[in-house]
Amino acid sequence: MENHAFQNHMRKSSHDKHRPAFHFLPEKNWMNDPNGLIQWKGQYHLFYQYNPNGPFHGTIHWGHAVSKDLIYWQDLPIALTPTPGEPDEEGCWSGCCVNQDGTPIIVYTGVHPQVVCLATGSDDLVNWQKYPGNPVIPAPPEELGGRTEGQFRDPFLWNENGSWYMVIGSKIEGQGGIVLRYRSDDLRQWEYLGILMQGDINQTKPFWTGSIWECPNFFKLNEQYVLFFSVQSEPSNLIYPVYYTGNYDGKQFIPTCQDILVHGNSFYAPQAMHSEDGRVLMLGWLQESRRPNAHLEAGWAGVMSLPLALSMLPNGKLQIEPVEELKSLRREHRHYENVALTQGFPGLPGDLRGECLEIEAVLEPGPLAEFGLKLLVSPDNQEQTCIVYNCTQESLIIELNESSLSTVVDRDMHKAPVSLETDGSLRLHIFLDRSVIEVFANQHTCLAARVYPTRPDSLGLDLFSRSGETKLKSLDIWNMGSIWD
Ligand code: DQQ
Repeated sequence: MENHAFQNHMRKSSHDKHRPAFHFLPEKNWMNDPNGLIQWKGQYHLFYQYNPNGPFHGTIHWGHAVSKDLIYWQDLPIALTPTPGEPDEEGCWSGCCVNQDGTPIIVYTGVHPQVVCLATGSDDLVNWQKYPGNPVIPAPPEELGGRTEGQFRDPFLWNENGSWYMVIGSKIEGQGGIVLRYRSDDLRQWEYLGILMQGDINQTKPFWTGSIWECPNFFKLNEQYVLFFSVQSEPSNLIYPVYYTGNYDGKQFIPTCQDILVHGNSFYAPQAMHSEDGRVLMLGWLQESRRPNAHLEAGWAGVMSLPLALSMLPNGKLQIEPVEELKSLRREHRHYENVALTQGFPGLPGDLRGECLEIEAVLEPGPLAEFGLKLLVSPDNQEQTCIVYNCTQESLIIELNESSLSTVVDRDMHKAPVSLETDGSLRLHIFLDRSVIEVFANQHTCLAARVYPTRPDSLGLDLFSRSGETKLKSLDIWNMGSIWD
């Protein structure tokens, strides 16, 4: 074990077979959105939606953890607690953290009704004082009348030419989600500037954008701008996060490219931050996909995604990659190359097993090939999770129908369009962390899923081919260390 000053010695690896070992989550209870991501005096601070009263969404506080390297986290005291009789008495919902001339400021959603509140932090970001003048924005803009139905949340701020700007999520009844824009000189007095972007609930292509937009983020990346937000369909169906890239002249945002940020029904409400070394980093919430009773039995629910780095591809799409720092968790390594995958492939040599793995595969599919990797396989194949590429459909699929014998887990497949690289190859980068699977394909398409195999021996890993012929050019597999040992 390496000597990490910020390792949390209070925490131990868990015996709960579904509890991730190298993803951040609180010791117990409920967690959802990442909030207030900021690098402060060299350390990364992660705040998150947290219910200290159990593994269910309710009495939402801001949990807090700090890290030197985005990998090992130390728990810090709860940062924000709802105050009875104040505008956040029913919850301190999502928001962000900014540096105002050396003072840390949290701008968050007070509930209920949904309003914008502010808190000032101590220099170590541990103690927070709520602004006595809260709320700083008491209601959605009057211009919109009641058409937002009070949905008004998740402020995200940036500074531009000495002014503070905010985007915030909302909706227009019967029409779709909206992102509103505000401006301020001092973070306390805000001027409404109008709608930055508006969705159409009836438009389904290239993807449906639901009825409310939550957790908007807006920032510059290379010479372009990125707007992302999470799409909800009421009453509370969390769909997926989507992004738009394009041009912004300080007033209007003209998107030129759009896509789903992470596919599957697990990754939601991401937040981005600029790091001191010039990267744009992003974390998202990985929801559970088993019944609430299972959360109560486990005592925890919700996991943070791996830290991801965003960059702009020449075609305007986002490149999304796990951060380099994760390499520090690599342990035993196995390497294979030049293996022909055809139907009846007998399997890779060696006893390949593991529930905490990083896998990098480079494959060259032939015409009409369908092939993939299977994870968490029981010896008799009763349980297995397949990651399949289908050349005809140009799709990558995580098949969950055999992932668990349990009847209380979701087993719908997750599918994303993925075309091969110009040289005909498919590059898969996969992280398996017990119940978490994150897949990065050709560096621009991500899928995430949650899996809950029941059998203790559902640990196998192999490759397979269903049709055609595929060349496995290389395969690297690492066992991953735990961040809690
Ligand atoms: N989660 C928060 C809201 C946000 C939603 C409440 C997104 O502020 O809109 O916990 O998951």
